[in-house]
Amino acid sequence: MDLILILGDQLSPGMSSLAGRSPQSAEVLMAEVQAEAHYVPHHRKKIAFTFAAMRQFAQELRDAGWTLTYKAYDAATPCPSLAEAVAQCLEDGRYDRLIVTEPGEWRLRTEMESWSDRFDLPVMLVEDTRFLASHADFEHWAEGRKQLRMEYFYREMRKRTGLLMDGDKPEGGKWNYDAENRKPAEASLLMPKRAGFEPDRITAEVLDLVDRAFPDATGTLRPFTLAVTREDAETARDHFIAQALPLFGDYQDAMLTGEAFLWHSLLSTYLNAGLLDPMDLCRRAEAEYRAGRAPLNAVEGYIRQIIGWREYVRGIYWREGPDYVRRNALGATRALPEFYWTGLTDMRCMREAIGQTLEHGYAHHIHRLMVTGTFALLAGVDPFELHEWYLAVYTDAYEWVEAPNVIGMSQFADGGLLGSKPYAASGAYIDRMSDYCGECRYNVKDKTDANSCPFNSLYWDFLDRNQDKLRGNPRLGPVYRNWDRMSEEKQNAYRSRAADVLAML
Ligand code: FAD
Ligand code: DLZ
Ligand code: SF4
Repeated sequence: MDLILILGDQLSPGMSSLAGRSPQSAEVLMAEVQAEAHYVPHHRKKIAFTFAAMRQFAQELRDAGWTLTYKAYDAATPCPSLAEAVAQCLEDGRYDRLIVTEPGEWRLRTEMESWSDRFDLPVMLVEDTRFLASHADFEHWAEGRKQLRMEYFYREMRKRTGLLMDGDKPEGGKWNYDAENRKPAEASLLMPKRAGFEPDRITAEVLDLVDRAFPDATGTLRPFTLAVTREDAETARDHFIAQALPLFGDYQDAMLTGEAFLWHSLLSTYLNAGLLDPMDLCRRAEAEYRAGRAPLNAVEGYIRQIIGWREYVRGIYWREGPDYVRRNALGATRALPEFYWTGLTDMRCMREAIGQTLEHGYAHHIHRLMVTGTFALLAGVDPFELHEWYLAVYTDAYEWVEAPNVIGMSQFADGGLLGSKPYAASGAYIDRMSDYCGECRYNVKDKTDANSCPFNSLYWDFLDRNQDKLRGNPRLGPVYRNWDRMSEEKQNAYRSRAADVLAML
């Protein structure tokens, strides 16, 4: 008899560990364990989502005839780890083999590679087939290339999937319509309504458990309106496609006070846990374009995020190896400011981005990249500490997707593998894309005085501090020429204001 271990982000009936096996020849183990709940200080909503969705999936498997051992979290004596859960299950000697779909983090993968010796039984670690590009596909694409740019990977994926193709040409004549996707939003716009789900009995029990067993966890637990079943996740999907997809492109980069979601899909949590299928989502989005219900800039932009960015960052994560999360090309060592955990700061953009993160376990891409990410980059925060923060606070966070976005895209800590230049920006970017600055205690137009926007002085101080590593970057040439043209007095004023800002942290 085989034992199939299913992890908390492997909640798809088509998992490769289940494929080709039957309830006659295999049984399933799922376990809520201390190590997974605690390896970073997870958001309460992330723990609750994971446990509730696991319990629902366990029921789905039972209904399909599987025999299942389910270890629910015992607040007094929780099962310590997945390895311990497996060990307990193997005790009676009924199983001849353990089968697991590869996990989404090196941390667990490396551990599982030693399980065969540890348990003295064959362990099959099978590839996760929920992704469109296999490890071999990505290696094949990457081999021999000097630079691994997402745009070229994405074009290959478009050709391979046939999504938005017109014969062998891209639909509409261009591969990428991003230039049309940078509109700021206004409060007068009618926002799409979001689908929310009342907790059922199973979820309500999990919420009580999280209250009792995780008193020190991060963020707010209630109201809890996430989907935890496949059916509800599909309702959320249909809701996004009908209500928000048509304007997804236009306002993809916009930020607006009190509006955490705008026209974003809010589906990453369900995709990453296995409640939704990426290719199905893309086909549905394409169908909206073909039916004339959503414009090309929106649908192309959406599909690019999924078959482009999502697949590409995963490829990078596995290709670069377990030490990727420890890279620190700019040698940044500052401790993560405490306000990342509380949202208590006078910087309105940071308060908004962190506040909604703590409330929802969600922030959209530009908040993650250009607000919390850019601030940490400019302030020289240790990328590993920041990585642990992102991994903890978002309900969609697993290392395979979080680490390349944080270490690579946002912090340039991999030295430019993912991006050709750091996402450094002054307050002007946030002012252009949001309505935050008008009400901020700091003045975005002021550069160096005591009320000046901290992003402004930190921006130049960052470039100054990192000259030896960044001056040679061709994309930063014009920026350094501007710095060089400044008087020494002005440069010193920037340095001095930046020192004051950093001292306040
Ligand atoms: P939408 O804006 O609706 O985008 C559509 C989908 O595209 C998303 O659901 C997601 O599946 C995919 N996607 C978009 N951008 C990316 C990207 N850069 N990388 C991978 N997939 C992408 N995404 C995660 O899923 N988990 C993370 O832990 C995570 N951490 C991030 C950390 C930083 C610093 C940055 C800059 C980005 C991070 N992202 C992460 C990517 C992106 O911000 C989220 O996928 C997105 O905000 C999720 O919200 P949504 O579903 O509303 O996305
Ligand atoms: C995120 C998470 C949490 C909070 N708890 C569990 C758990 O108790 N049991 C489990 O199997 N998985 C959990 N997960 C998801 C895992 O951390 C995830 O499978 C790994 O990080 C690999 O991606
Ligand atoms: Fe953020 Fe600066 Fe604007 Fe304040 S002024 S909201 S700190 S960008």
